[in-house]
Amino acid sequence: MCDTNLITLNTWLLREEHSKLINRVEFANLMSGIALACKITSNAIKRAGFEQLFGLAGVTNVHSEDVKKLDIVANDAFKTALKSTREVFCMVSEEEESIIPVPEHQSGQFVITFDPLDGSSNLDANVSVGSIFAIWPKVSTDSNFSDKDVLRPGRQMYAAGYALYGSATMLVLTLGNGVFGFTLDYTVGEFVLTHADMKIKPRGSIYSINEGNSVFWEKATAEYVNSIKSGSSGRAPYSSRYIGSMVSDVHRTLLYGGIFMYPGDTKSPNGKLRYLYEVAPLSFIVEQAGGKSSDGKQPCLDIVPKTIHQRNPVFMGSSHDVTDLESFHKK
Ligand code: P6P
Repeated sequence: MCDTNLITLNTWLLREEHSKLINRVEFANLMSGIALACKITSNAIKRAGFEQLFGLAGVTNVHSEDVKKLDIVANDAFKTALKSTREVFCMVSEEEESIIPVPEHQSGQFVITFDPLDGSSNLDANVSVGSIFAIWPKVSTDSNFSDKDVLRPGRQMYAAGYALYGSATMLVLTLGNGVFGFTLDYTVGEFVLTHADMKIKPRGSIYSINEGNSVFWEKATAEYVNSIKSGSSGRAPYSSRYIGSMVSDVHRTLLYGGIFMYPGDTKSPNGKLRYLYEVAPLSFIVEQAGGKSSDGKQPCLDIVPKTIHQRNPVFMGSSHDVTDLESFHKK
């Protein structure tokens, strides 16, 4: 009898050695809600062509971005599935202007910040997209949430993860004790452990940045990118890979090494990516995989956001590559 070693997400979460969390059962219940929302979103993306779910919903969001029909499907799936677990105190969604309350009879102990469908501008072209989430302990001691429950440094996260809707649907997760990848077996609807203890190599040979913004780059960013393109760093010129979907670009960086960058520039001084549900959760994952994530001068996880949709410059990936980048920004 071969050793199938078939470990589902739920089985893995309930195992003691993978979590320093005290309340494993409540956390596993919370994750069942997140996994359900990811399965619903994955299915909606795969059926979009048959069910006229591609295209725009005809509204714009808090960031003045055109909302896709699938953005709404994913956002509703996350909000409904999370509330149904009765483990959530309040939520922040990329799609909603303010903190999302949870009715008292459904209230729990966790705060969730999430981007329900990141990279959705790529959907109609069938390019891979993702969902990103961060899980925090609540701070408020009464039933009313406040800014202190959400405006806090990423170091206070309990856990973080993303779903990648690509050639396969994966859920990549850290509970502060390493990074683990689960692949959706859609024949039975289970996320199954396929990537145990993911690690990013200390040095890569791929850089990932939107070079269309190069006219706006700060001198330090331009000089760093030139150093890895020209070989003046002493290493062979790096390859360029940019999908324009953060989860896809960061997942590739995690597996192949290198550096993903969305810098601040003269057009957007704080860059484009939002701290609470893009930069912080993916920084936690990259750090837990042995990499680094910086705003050019300090670890992203040490930053305290002032608003729930605050944008932040980010350089993340192989530790030696991010350290090299920082040396240009600290000159
Ligand atoms: P640009 C998608 O819209 C997103 O928020 C991230 O997923 C992605 O990394 C970034 O924007 C791409 O932005 O300006 O390069 O198109």
